[in-house]
Amino acid sequence: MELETSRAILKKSFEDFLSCLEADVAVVGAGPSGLTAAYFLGCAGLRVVVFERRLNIGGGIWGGGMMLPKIVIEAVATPILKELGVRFEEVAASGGETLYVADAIETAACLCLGAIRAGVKILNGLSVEDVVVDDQQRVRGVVVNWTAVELAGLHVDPLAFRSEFVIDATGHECNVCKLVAKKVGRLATKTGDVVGERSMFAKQAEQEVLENTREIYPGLLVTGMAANAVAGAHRMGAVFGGMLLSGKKAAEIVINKLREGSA
Ligand code: 48H
Repeated sequence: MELETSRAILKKSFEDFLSCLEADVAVVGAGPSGLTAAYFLGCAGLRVVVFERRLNIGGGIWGGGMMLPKIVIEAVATPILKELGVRFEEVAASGGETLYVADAIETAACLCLGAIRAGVKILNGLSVEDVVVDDQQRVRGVVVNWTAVELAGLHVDPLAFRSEFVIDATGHECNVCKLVAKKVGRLATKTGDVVGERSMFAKQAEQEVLENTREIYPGLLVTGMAANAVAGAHRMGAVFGGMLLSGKKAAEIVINKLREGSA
């Protein structure tokens, strides 16, 4: 049984890796914004691969607010929860807006399952350490290594995966934008670089995250908390409606660009 187990895992994993080598979209980070983007892209029939540095999927959702596993969502984002089968209940009203609470673990699990069922391939334990560029310096994919290699400090060269678009969904760290600003070219921000996140102002941050979801460099989109961190916008705490709506918006931008043939 030992050999059969090894053979099955090796064969199926390499098949998965080979099927991801050329994708329409590479999403970096499997938090709420990345998984939502991947879900809607997958529903549109696109080839989508999500690279996640950690072994677990869900990013910051798991911890809810201060490790209490509940998250808050505004009414406007509840259709996404409904579509994914996440249960939620009304808890409060704030500034004319109804707020709902959902279980953090249920939300992470439903997002993950929703993306997988939409045909998205999620590769975990892998860190994106660089991007691939073409002769116009447009982003054309990601450069990936095992997170374990990074943690062990080993000198191991990475492998490249090609995609028409890359989405930076790495949360507060905005890792892909940081490396593009450092190694490739100016970002579409007021400084041309990562501006850095501002203090908590939930209502404003939730609007900003949608405004800041965009193509930040040719071939590179930014979504979720990364969108606010790059643009110098606020944080919102454990309110997750903006993350879901931002992921959906990133998917819509990519879908439109691919339809227009502007990849
Ligand atoms: C592969 C990587 C890499 C890399 C990081 O932090 P996330 O949950 O991100 P979002 O934007 O979807 O959601 C943000 C939300 O969780 C949050 O933190 C909020 C709402 N905060 C508000 C506040 O005030 O604090 O997920 C990002 C994911 C994580 O799973 C990382 O491990 C992963 O990206 N990641 N994956 N390669 N280089 N860097």
